[in-house]
Amino acid sequence: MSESLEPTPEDHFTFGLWTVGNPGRDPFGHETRSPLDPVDTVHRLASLGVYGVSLHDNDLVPWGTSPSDREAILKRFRQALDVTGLKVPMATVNLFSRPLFKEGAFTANDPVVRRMAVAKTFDAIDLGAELGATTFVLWGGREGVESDAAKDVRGALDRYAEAVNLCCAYVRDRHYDLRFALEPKPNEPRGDILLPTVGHALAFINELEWPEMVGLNPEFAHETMSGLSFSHAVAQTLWHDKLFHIDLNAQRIGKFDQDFRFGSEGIRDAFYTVMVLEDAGWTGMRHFDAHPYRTEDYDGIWDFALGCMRTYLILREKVHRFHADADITRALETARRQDINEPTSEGGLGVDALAALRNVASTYSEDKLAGTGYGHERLDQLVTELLLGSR
Ligand code: GCO
Ligand code: MN
Ligand code: MN
Repeated sequence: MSESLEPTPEDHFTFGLWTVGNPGRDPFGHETRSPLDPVDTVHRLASLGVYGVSLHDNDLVPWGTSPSDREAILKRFRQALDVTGLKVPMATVNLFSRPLFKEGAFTANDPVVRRMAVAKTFDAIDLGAELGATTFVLWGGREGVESDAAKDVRGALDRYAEAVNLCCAYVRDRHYDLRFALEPKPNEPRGDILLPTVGHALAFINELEWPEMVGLNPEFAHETMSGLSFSHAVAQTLWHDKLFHIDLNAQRIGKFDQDFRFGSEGIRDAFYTVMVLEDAGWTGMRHFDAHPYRTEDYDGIWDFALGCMRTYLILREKVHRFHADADITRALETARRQDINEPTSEGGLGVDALAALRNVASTYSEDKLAGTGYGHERLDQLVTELLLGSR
């Protein structure tokens, strides 16, 4: 059962302009690659079987562009989209590069900065809507602090919620078909960033004016930086019906924000992430927010992009093999994986059911339960052998 490893638009793979276009700058060194022309990027991605491209406002329309130049840029870009059939499913706003946002954007202490951040986001929403985006990602890279004394975190969360509410109000007023996806990250570039994990962001959404308009864009690297399980984060986001988008890449725990090619680190976590998405029948975009190593030239960029997609497809095939493998199926029975679907209380939540539960629990034998093995060693080794290609 060998599945095709050739990406096609049906696979819903997308890349940000800023990902393949990353020039290889790092905190210690200058760019190693020249900027890519967004139009060339669209053509190149389309030829690789990619479904769509995402962008920050300033990836396409540089800061300070005049309205007439903006139109010219958009016209050229739209032509490339039309010719190739590539879509723009997601747009976002850059609220982190300009020095003006150094103390924060939506949560800057200075209300003037906050108003500029919200207005810039309105413009980016217009741009996204013009290009047909239905998801708008909000990544608050500068929403945080190094010196805790300087930031009233509860006040900052009030302003964060206010800004997201303003963005929702704007979308409603314009009748755009657009939902927001918050992207949690624990640190980098700030010492500590607000809404650091998926859990924080999910709880935050409940406090918003229109929670149904806001979901998440979890990222592999970001949860991993916190030492958390990314596949669990994705599963819980799905459970809340809040998986609006996803950023796939690779990251080792305890390292700087690496943004490596999907699957290049943490292959087991990548496998379980693909499993969660595929088993859920999730139809969203498989978006790669990663960048090529600094060592790469132009050709290396496309090796990187193809690598992200091929690894996803290989892991998807492994997921199918996992479900078809008779030994694994038996091991899953021993682990009693399916039994999680049986309700704990047979009779629901009524008082009779509570009494019945207590009654039946008193008949069980602790010794028998304590002596039962679940076969996780065997199961886990089978997964290892599947991933290593020995089965
Ligand atoms: C990062 C983030 C960004 C965001 C992007 C979309 O670590 O820099 O992942 O790449 O995803 O800005 O808003
Ligand atoms: Mn990131
Ligand atoms: Mn990201």
